[in-house]
Amino acid sequence: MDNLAPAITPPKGIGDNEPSNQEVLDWVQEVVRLTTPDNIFWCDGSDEEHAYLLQEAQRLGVVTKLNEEKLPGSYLHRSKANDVARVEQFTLICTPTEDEAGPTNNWRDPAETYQQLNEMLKGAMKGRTMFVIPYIMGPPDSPLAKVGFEITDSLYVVLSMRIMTRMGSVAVKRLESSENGEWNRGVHSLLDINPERRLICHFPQDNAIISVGSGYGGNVLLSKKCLALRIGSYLARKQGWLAEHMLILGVESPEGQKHYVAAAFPSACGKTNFAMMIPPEHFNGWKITTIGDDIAWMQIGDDGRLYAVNPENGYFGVVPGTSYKSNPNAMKSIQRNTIYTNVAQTDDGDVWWEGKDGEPPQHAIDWRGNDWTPASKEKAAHPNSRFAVPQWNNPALDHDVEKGDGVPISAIIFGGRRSDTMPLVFQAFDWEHGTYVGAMMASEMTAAAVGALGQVRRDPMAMLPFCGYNMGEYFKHWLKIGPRLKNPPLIFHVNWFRKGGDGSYLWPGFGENMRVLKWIIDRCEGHGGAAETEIGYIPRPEDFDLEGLEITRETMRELFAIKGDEWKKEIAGQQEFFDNMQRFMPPELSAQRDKLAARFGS
Ligand code: OXD
Ligand code: MN
Repeated sequence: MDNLAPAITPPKGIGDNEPSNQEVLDWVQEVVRLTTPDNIFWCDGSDEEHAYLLQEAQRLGVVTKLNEEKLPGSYLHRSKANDVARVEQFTLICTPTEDEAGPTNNWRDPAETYQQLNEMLKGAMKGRTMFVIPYIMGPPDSPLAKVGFEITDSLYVVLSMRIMTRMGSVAVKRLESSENGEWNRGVHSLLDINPERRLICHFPQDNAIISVGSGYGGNVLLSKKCLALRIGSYLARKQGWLAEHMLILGVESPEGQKHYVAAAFPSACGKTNFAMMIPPEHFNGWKITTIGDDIAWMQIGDDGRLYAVNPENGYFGVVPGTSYKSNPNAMKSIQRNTIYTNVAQTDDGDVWWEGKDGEPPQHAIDWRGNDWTPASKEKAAHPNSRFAVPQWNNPALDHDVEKGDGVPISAIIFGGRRSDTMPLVFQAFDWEHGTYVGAMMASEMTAAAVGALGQVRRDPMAMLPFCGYNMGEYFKHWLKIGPRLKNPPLIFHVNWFRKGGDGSYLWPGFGENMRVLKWIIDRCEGHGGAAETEIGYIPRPEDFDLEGLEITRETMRELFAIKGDEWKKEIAGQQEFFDNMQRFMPPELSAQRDKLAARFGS
């Protein structure tokens, strides 16, 4: 199975829906002159178009149809083995000065980079079809909604963008009626899918993205990480809102009291699971609903609260570990109209991955296309294999997911994957301290990006790979938003991943995380108790509902332990981050660091 499909020749009425916007037409012609495709396919998002593209994608081996009875409307795609995750080292922020990109980004000069990309793109689409995909991020009637156009030579990208965004004529209409005429220019070419010729480039000042040499979702679905986060965060600072790597969920009590919560965890740390969580039996009558599982765009409402929308239209989730135990709502969602990437295929056209319910098949074709049996040393599915599924499949989808003004956020949660140091949950003292807690977030690395698995790295607000400008300026933007909120969300930090002396996880996680969420909601409602500690407020045993859960007092003590030696190490790690950020760190955060160190007696 390969991504590099030759040109297709659609019948009349398909792929010829050219928009009338002259700026768009001029830009497309410019890219045509450079890349010299055999033809242009203008996507309108219609069902006829979709059916035709699916048929062509199968014919050309870009996707394989899965068992129609078991997984109706679902397909498997296999990427090249060298192209399975985001490539942060080749992700560039191209701003006029290096300071604008800041010390945490890979900066490149825009003129030089355009020139290099132009060289790479010269004739790159010869023999291929160029697809032009108009799309909207955000509910179409939201003041935050953004229009983008992605040019691509990948059928897989077109099929995936139809799931992940509101794609087609709806975007062209939105642009026609927009007051500011703002739209994002995205160019993607697979080239020859060569890691040596792989670059994901952002030009925030031009509202432009150029991605070459990869077919992996996070690098090529330009709506997602590139527009909604990197360019999005740049626009958000300019325009006074927030673009964040956060899930958004609703939590409703049996009495009908509803709160919304936004949570930032790094890639592959359970955002999708948390956003779709089913509370344990003891929380009978409590309901969790999903607004989004990866990205939140948030603006200040007239009432001085923070309001969030999910800019996406689908979920691009990590597959391994997904089961009816870990995430029943995700499992129900991915039974139809799903594109699976890099999972294993069973002999009856079903899919398999490590951690799926039931016994492994006796034989399957693994993610690389090789024979696989339970005795194989290789994994059946790649650790970063993914599903792309429309959010509309989610049985727990929130009723207000399309609300243009967004939903009011009562709490913001930061969290990382930490074996030690970080307690199960704590609450920051206030917005400024909460900004510090988010800024100092750290996590053990996962397979979502190419890099050293398991190594702890600072990942401020889970935005390290996604902030499209200087991280110091980003912190300042956060510090400015707080005082503008009459009713700011409370800020918390969680860690589901603390381990005991024997190396096993102390907290059961998944649905049981409802217990943590309940304390957070109690705090938001002003009736949850807490003890004040050096790092913030933590629940006392009497404040935390453990009924129905078998867990020892000793384990709970360990989960909430604040150990001086671990925190001294943590503060030293935070200092390293400050050193790396040089002069860009806002003084308010330096003061927060000094206060934290002083509370630990140094
Ligand atoms: C993602 C990621 O795909 O963060 O959401 O890598
Ligand atoms: Mn993500």
